[in-house]
Amino acid sequence: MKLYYAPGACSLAAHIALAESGLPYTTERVDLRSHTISGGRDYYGLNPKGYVPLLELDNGERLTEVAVILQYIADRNPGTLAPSFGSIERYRVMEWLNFIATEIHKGLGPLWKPTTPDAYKAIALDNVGVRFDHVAQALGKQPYLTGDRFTIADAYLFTIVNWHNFLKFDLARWPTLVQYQARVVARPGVQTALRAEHLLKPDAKAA
Ligand SMILES: N[C@@H](CCC(=O)N[C@@H](CS)C(=O)NCC(=O)O)C(=O)O
Repeated sequence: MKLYYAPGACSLAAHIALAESGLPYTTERVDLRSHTISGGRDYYGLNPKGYVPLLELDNGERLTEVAVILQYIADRNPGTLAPSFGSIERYRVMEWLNFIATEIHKGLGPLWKPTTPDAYKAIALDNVGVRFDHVAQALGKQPYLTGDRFTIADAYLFTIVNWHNFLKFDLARWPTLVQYQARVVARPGVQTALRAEHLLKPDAKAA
């Protein structure tokens, strides 16, 4: 498998899942400003959507969409990064994946755009804050989103919450979320992915 990624973007969730899975994989960085990859090749030629992540399978097929790529990776090794397909526990993981994708990931989208008016950025952040309240409440009861075990939903949530480092918003209102980020960042697979994307500061904390 080959993951096309951009450092710190939502593709980091797939990078973490690959690193945590123990499966063989390679990566290639995408320049999202020019939509090119190494050698100046046009990324749209690989992914007409133009965005990351893109996962190229060993048979050459290509998958897009974070929540789908995460489940593809998890299902290469059933029962490790996600419960078996068809179980209610799996639907809980999918419920979180959808929530993170539509309520948090896309909720923060306007904050990345320099053209978004500041007043609208504040509204978007407010809306995401309400979603963080919900996540923080769930994490007050258990170490990971669905219980005691790290799943692909955690890889996704960690990645998007980590954007507070880039978008400069404060997590102090959600202490359980701060503790959760510290718990996840300490995982060896997460460290591997962060290091590969040059997101670890010299003192080994998340950038
Ligand atoms: N619906 C997509 C969204 C992916 C997405 O938003 N990717 C962003 C980075 S987090 C991106 O590559 N943006 C650059 C672009 O759209 O050109 C998914 O779930 O994978």
